[in-house]
Amino acid sequence: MILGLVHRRKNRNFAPVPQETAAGRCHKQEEMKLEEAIKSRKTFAIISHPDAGKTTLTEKFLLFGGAIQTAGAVKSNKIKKTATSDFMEIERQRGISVATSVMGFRYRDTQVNILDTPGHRDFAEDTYRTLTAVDSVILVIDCQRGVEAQTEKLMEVCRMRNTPVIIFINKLDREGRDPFELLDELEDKLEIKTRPLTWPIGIGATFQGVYNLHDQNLRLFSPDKTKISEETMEIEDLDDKAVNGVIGQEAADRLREEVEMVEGVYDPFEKSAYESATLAPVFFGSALNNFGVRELLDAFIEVAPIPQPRETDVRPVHPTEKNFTGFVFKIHANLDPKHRDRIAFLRICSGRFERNKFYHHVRLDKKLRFSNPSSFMASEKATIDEAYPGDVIGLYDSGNFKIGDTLTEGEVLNFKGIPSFSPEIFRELENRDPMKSKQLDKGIRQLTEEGVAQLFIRELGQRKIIGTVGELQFDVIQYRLEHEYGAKAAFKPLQYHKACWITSTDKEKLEEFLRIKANDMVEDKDGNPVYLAPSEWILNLERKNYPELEFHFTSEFKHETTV
Ligand SMILES: Nc1nc2c(ncn2[C@@H]2O[C@H](COP(=O)(O)OP(=O)(O)OP(=O)(O)O)[C@@H](O)[C@H]2O)c(=O)[nH]1
Ligand SMILES: [Mg+2]
Repeated sequence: MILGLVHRRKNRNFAPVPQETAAGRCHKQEEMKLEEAIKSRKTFAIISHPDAGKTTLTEKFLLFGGAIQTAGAVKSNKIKKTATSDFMEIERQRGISVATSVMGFRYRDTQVNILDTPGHRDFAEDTYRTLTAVDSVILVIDCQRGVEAQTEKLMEVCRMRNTPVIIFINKLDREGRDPFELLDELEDKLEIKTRPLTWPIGIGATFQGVYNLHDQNLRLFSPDKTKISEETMEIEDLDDKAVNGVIGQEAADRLREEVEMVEGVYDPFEKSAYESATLAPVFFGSALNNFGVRELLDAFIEVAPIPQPRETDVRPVHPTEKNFTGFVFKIHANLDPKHRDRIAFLRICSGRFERNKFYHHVRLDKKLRFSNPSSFMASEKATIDEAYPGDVIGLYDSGNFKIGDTLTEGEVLNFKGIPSFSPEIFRELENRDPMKSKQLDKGIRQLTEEGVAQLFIRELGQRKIIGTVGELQFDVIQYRLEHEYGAKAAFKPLQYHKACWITSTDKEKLEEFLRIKANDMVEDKDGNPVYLAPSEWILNLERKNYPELEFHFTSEFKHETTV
């Protein structure tokens, strides 16, 4: 106590008036630069049931962002695509997205990072993981089909994380359901309040455009799949007679009536309710015809959250923290068919990422640096020197990364909430071209390391068994093995119910189990023993028979989060 006093007095006498040092100034500048970068970034995922129009909408966003000049209509080869979100050959052929693609563009001083997810439930693992890497979502609904089972599941995950949601009701150029009915269904099934911010004028054959409830203007519909529609009509008041002249008396009367109802039924839009994920603003349009997309994008830029703090096993990490942190949420081999690389997709959570700087790989306790980190502006990969929170960057990986890995500047922490999955469908891999067994071996290892399928090896005969969550994954693997590795494979169905990673403190019991169950035992790629349970009934029986053993249903049982 006394020492402290003396010390302070001494300081008062001799210490110079505190001045800002050069280092301090530099530090302040860095801090401000970081804050600026964070404020100007928005990272979001487009999600929905299959075929609702996510990839189409993504392309139109890129068009607005000037990232591409003409958007090729999805599944049409008439226009040569200059940028596309469905980059894998198999996606183009089948017209479905099988994996998330990441793209960025600038719009009105904002760096927008879009993650276009696959809608099919067989690829939902990828979508669920992507949801950990974004700060908000745009949910696309097909006006004919309304809310589907997969939409409900995706919303459940968003609700769990309190992710803010904007809804886009798409395909208004086709006959669809009544907008009020759709909104009721959204509220009911998705358990979220809605607030329309635009309103459709007619639907299908009678579709004439959208009325912007916020700016009070009309945007008139002229089908155009490739260019941006600029035709808007500013009006002071919906009662303005000029509206009748433009859209016709009947449509105008109906619009007036409906808008009055909307304003009467729905509370005014509140940004805070959207931010806390209790209210979803709703937009109507047609992604294919590039209609209602600008209203959506403008509102998104205005209200969507900037990069948010994220939870770790130690403490929450705030984006403005000086030290860099980030985590890997996706791995993809052969992203570019010309360069056979494996890319780890990293979401930056805090600080500034720099090229060639050493970072700490927490799981491996290893220092790594990256000389060619890339950004994904449109579908072009470009090497970057630095990146900021909210950005998703691609790191060339020679096998160091697994999904969920955290990078820091030295601190030991792990980002939480990246789900792992329990495989449900099992097939044995068969080689159909003995000359290509090396390629098949390499291919299956690399593809399963991406985390969408798991590889198990049966000791007897070294046979390979693949486990996935969805049937279609096998088609994708087969296709990619052939086109990316030149190997021909087939899959033989196996009747298994679940894969169980077995651990125990009782070594004897564990060994007994492994011996007795030898026929159903396999190893995962790290050599851990895995029991393939033939049925639910047998699994329950074994769990009762062996209370000393623990049965885990995902390979990540040490930090398990299942969806
Ligand atoms: N009529 C009409 N068709 C549309 C519209 N938007 C998209 N489509 C069509 O709907 C189909 C599916 O579009 P995508 O954008 O591939 O849908 P997606 O949601 O990305 O599909 P997945 O990623 O496979 O789940 C394509 O044939 C599009 O051309 C629209 O506004 N009107
Ligand atoms: Mg798609």
